Amino acid sequence: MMTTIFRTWFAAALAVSLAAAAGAAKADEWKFAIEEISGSVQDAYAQEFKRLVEEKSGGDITVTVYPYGTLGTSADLTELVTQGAIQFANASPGHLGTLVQEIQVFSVPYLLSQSNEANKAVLTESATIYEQLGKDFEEKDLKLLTMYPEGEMVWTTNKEIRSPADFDGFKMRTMVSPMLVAAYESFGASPTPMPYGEVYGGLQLKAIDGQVNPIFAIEEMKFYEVSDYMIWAGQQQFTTTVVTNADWYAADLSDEQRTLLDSVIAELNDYIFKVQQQYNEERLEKIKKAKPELKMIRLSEEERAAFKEASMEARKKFVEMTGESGQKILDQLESEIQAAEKNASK
Ligand code: 6CS
Repeated sequence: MMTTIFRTWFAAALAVSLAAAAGAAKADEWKFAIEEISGSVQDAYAQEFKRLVEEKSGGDITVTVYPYGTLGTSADLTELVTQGAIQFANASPGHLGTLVQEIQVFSVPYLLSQSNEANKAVLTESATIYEQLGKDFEEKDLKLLTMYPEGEMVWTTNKEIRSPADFDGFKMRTMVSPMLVAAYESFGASPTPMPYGEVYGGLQLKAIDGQVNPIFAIEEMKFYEVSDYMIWAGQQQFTTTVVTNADWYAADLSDEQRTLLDSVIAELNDYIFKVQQQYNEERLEKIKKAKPELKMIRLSEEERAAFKEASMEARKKFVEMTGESGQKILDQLESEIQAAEKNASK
């Protein structure tokens, strides 16, 4: 695992070399780093972003996409955006919690809806996200451009998990946000945060007993190869943000470029929603074919209820971590989700 000192050094060294490259390159090259590999949901987003920006700017702007592994861990990518060394990155709440605490609301179990249409509506339009949480991002020199869902997060494990008691002594890999640690502690597991790139090896070497991710990622990162079970507990949807450098957005872009960027971001909402749905469906079939002996378990409503009840401790921790403003964000989001669910069922 990269140490913090090494990671900080690594990000700083990258910032210097990327800034030097930017100086030599055309001024209007936009760099977009994603937290996933080529062929992923985030890659589909970034590639379509590239296509639209290059087309709409008539070739005046070029976009370079950096897949996971080329510029460091998720935390490194966010740091590179704050330093202005790259212009865009995915910054998923599961990794962003130590920088923007309140975004961890998206790691509170059983908060988002089982209706992904409702989630999509909230993630694209929510005043809580773009006004309130947006301010927390600004404080860290980040502009929150958009949020989108990447699919239901499914457990892959080396044992059958049907109740919080089954998690006793179970080392569950989580992303690094403290709220995820609190979530899996509340479920009765022993959470083990680590970067994405270390998960396959961790499962293979039995340093961890399981991990949790959307289906497309379980397929492309080959986590199913080193797992015996896939378990649907309905606890979480994977969400991500796309961020840019706040000063660059406000001061360096021309009005025309800013309008172009905003229009591309707005245009991509429907596109990425369909892509994630399609990728998750197709990749499940691929997994079934590649490993027919993998056991697939969908927890019953009763079994899910036990995890939901246990997770109330994690909700309390979220409020302890974020105080009154966190409680307000949690309450507002819950009512926005309920309203979106009503609309989605009409
Ligand atoms: O588990 C993770 O760390 C990662 N999972 C996905 C699906 N995207 C990015 C993130 O870093």
